[in-house]
Amino acid sequence: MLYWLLYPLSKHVGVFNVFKYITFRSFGAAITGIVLSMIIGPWFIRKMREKQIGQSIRADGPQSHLSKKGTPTMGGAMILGAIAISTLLWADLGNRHVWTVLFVTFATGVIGWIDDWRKIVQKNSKGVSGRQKLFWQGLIALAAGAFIYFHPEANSEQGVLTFPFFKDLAINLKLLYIPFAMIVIVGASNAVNLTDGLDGLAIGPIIITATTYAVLSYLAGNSKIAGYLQIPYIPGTGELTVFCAAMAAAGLGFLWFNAYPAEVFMGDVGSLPLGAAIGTVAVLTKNEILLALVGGIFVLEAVSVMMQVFSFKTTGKRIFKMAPIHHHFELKGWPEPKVIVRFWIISILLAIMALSTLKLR
Ligand code: 57M
Repeated sequence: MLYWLLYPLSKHVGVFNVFKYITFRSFGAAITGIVLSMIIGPWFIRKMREKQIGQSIRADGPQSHLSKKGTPTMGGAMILGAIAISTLLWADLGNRHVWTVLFVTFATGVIGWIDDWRKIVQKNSKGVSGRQKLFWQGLIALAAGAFIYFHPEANSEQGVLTFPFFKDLAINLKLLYIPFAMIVIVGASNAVNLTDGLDGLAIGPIIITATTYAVLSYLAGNSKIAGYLQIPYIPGTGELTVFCAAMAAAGLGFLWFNAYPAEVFMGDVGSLPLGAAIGTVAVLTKNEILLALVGGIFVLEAVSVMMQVFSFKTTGKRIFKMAPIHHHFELKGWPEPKVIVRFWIISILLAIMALSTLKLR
């Protein structure tokens, strides 16, 4: 909004020319995001405690989690609030990519909110059934995929898949790109949801992934740099840098309170939309396959569950002491903070590797 309000005045007030720059507005969004989440945090936690909106703990989980009973949850609502205000304030609101990712994020946020509300406030442990969740997530992601693919400004390459490390490898999925995009968005959403099982374990890699995609969005939206790096140039994706900066910063502010021992959990209202947002940015910037590397921690967590369930169903034996894999390390005796920080370290290494693929092509 500030871009619309102040940049046109730059003819009279020269300093407003700075609103033309995505980098400046991304810093503005980041500062707004972290300040908002740091200010909202204590108020939100107090309110959740007053309303007794606290986490119930499953008895079949690691015993160390029983002490977490009653921890305020649904903190994702404050993250989404900070992201919305920062993005609407600093991004170019005429940009279709920004509206696409805002639509997916907040529509998925409604699913998470209803799930949390039913589970915690209405004490209905089922919440939204897995099937219903998957249906609505799929519908939202399918709508986004179709909008991206059929948009008149989309270039003919929209359906083309590119691969990290292999600059000459490209597969044109054509119409199949729409269900593919849906799988990326829904997969990312659910993988982040599974990962959110220790204090800060999900928000750390979310911050790292959002920061990485802030860089990737800027590069994909700059024709000169995209040409030099031989990555797809998608006009307008630079504005997603503002959204990603807001998301990373709002996540950092939330981490202040979610750090071990957590004062608040994000809830499904946080994990589902934040994962969907990352998947959507990956699709919009055409870095879909790269997301498997950048978000490798989320992939590891989801794959560990699939392996555990498959093994148990076929052989009756478990591969891990407990899935997702963060519980396996907990049951091996690693203290919770050690599991969390080691997963963050791996996430940082994967992000560095992903950015290095831009040159190693
Ligand atoms: C999402 N939710 C956490 C919190 C957070 C198929 C199966 C793998 C599903 C999976 C499952 O239920 N996943 C749901 C993970 C839960 O966190 C809440 O959920 C929100 C995220 N959606 O924001 O509100 C618990 O995680 C802990 N937590 C923290 N700090 C945080 O900052 O300590 C969360 C955030 C919280 C808290 O204890 O209560 C969760 O773990 O449920 N199921 C599992 O993950 C279960 N695994 C399992 O059953 N494994 C089986 C099979 C099915 C693979 C096996 O290994 O044989 C584990 N989770 C629980 N109990 N709760 C183990 C059993």
